[in-house]
Amino acid sequence: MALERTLSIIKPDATKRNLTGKINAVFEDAGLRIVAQKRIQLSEKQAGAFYAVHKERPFYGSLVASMIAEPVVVQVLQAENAVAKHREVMGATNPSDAAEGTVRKLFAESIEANSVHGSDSLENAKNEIAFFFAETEILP
Ligand code: IDP
Ligand code: MG
Repeated sequence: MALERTLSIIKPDATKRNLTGKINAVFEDAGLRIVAQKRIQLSEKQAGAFYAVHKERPFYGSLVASMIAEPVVVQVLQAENAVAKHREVMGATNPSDAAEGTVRKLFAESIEANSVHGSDSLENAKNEIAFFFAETEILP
């Protein structure tokens, strides 16, 4: 196993309900270290670019709108095996399929308003981290 970094986003449905600390506690309890974090308001252009891979999906417009409805908290999480560890603790995309104790089981409102984003591969993690953070903002 290697020390990895992954990109996490606490989504508007969660920031709106004041759940940033509770979600961070789940991450930290799982051994993920928050090595960078900032609360930002995404523009439509930024959210559209971030989710460009889903452009052809029927939910794309609604997803982009949901991501700009409130501020988000973008984070870099570091741990051994961070990408897989984070995906595991986030839970399945649809909260009704998510395992007990996962962020999405605990907090998500729906398949779209599912409280958190996490990179799905090490390569995507590198690109997604660079989308939001300068290397100097990441402090292990
Ligand atoms: P992931 O966040 O678990 O990696 P993806 O398939 O990459 O899931 O989808 C990105 C995001 O798009 C999801 O987190 C969710 O917010 C939204 N989404 C995915 N599938 C649906 C759907 O069927 N309806 C509405 N929104 C969806
Ligand atoms: Mg995804």
